[in-house]
Amino acid sequence: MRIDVITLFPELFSAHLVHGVTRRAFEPGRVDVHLWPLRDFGDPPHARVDDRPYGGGPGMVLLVEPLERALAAVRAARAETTPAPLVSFSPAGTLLRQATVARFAAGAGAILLCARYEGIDQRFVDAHVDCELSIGDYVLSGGELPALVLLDALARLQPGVLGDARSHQQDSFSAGLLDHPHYSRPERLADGTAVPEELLSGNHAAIDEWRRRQALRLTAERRPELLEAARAEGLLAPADEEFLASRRRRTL
Ligand code: 4HQ
Repeated sequence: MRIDVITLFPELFSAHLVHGVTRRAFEPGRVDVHLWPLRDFGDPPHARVDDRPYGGGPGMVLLVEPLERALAAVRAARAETTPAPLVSFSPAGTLLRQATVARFAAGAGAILLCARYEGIDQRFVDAHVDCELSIGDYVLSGGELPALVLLDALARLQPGVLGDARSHQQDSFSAGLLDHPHYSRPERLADGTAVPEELLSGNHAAIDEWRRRQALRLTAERRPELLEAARAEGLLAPADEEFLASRRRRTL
């Protein structure tokens, strides 16, 4: 898959692409990331990419023409049969979810446009942007961190990137539930706090059941709307419903 990134700050991406387990996703033949410095497409004589907003007010707006030159260069370099979606980032976008990440991971790539300042001239958005994504209800100073969030989430879904293929089948959300808690050595801390005994039993069926119940409990407590969505998608087994019903009876 090929991902093109149009940004005023290509340096923000380099460190991420060479560190951590996701590094392997960005090796040749996997997720091929191409960085396009927007400044290279600015208006002469000073490579201007932004100007003041019509109507007044604070901040600057990214200009249509440099963006169109950058996009044309990317589209020419991709030489695509089916054009990759142009994605931009905004608090007004659709909230990024694991299901969206999985859809991108299954596709042929995307062009990520990272805005700065107050944002992008709306005429460019209307004419060219296929999808606006938000990573949450807070205000950032640029689209680079959201683009990195999407790249990271995409990278770890690439085959062979996580050592164990099971690790992302057990992720939060892949089962529609939050992840169960995890424990490692020592079995007992100096203050006496122990690992839940179910995990020490060596009985894999009992361990799976404990983990499933912890995931159900945590999701019910913290994110009831996720539990409702999992139920609507048929992801809850009769045994899950029995466990949840028994918890409800206990808390009454
Ligand atoms: N932005 N999720 C980029 C965000 C944002 C978000 C504000 C987008 C600033 C320039 N993007 N502009 N939250 O806060 O995606």
